Amino acid sequence: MDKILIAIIAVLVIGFIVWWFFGRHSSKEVTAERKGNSQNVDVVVNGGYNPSTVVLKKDIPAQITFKRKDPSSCLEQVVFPDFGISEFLPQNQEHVIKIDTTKAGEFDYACGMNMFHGKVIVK
Ligand SMILES: [Cu+2]
Repeated sequence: MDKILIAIIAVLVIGFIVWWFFGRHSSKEVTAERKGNSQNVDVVVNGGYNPSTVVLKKDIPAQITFKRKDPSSCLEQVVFPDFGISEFLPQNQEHVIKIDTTKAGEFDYACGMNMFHGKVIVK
């Protein structure tokens, strides 16, 4: 009887881990919404970047609209080393950063202290 109970608990725990892992994984990547000849993605900054990966279409002018809710000074700065961008994100305001989409590739960005990471994929 005990063994059956342990087996059931084990299955539930594994199920939870799988759900947690894949649930988070699937919500991580978002493709930009296209409007005319431009594209935009909203990224909420709250204990990290959500979504943490944004996909942009190559050669279409793009912007990321950051909405920083997190009060910590850790996330107040966002740095895109590949684009030479380092900007301050005002709390509870939208802040638009234009992204160069003339080159395809994967470009990482991070907070000012390089603790939280996000990624831009241009393809
Ligand atoms: Cu930081």
